[in-house]
Amino acid sequence: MLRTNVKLFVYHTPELTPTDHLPDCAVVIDVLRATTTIATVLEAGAEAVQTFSDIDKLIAVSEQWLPEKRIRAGERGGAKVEGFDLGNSPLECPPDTVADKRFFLTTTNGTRALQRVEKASTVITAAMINRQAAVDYIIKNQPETVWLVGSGWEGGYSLEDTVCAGAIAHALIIHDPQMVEVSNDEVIAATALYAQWHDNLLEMFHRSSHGQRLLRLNCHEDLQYCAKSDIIEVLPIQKEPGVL
Ligand code: 3SL
Repeated sequence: MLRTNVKLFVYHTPELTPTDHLPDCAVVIDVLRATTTIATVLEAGAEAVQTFSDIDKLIAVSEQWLPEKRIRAGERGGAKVEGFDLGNSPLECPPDTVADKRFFLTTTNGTRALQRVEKASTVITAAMINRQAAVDYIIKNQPETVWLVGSGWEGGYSLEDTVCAGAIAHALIIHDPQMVEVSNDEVIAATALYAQWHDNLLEMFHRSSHGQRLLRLNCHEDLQYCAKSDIIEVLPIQKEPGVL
């Protein structure tokens, strides 16, 4: 039987999530760029994405895969990890690069956020490019509690993650106001931010601190891609801790 209420919470960073309980469904958001890359890689036919916050652990686990069946990708401070195949740009992940391979990914914040909620009953990832897929999943399954968790940057808040959380919350509330119980003030703040920026996400990225960091690394095209809404239908769902 479907529930009448989905208790919806927004947390701006993983550090702000409660530590004594977990939700039925955690939605991890790192628009710039981890969850955009994860959705892109799975849409391009990768066998799975396996995430790590620790570089050495990624190297050790991925050693068990044949080199032609794996990709090691990741960044620190936005720049590619030395010796890895790829950085964390979604634009480097077309089907002919990633299809049928396991994509081993380490990033500064997104993979840490995933780790923080990996024991929730369901963990999915969302970005602007697959926002509607996350919304559809919540509408269809109506988990009792849903946390929208921004990855932030090294413990601080990231504007683009909260705007994406607001985009998801907004779509759920518009779909059926009775279905959603707004359960913390952050939901109201996130939807207000989304209302302010929804028709100019790229400009919002240009103003945000992480957007500016990526612009200094010449990632203009990444920002353009990450600002597109609902272009990908894939919904990354955790199959086991760290594997989507
Ligand atoms: O911190 C992260 O998880 C990354 O998405 C950051 S970056 O955009 O690749 O620099």
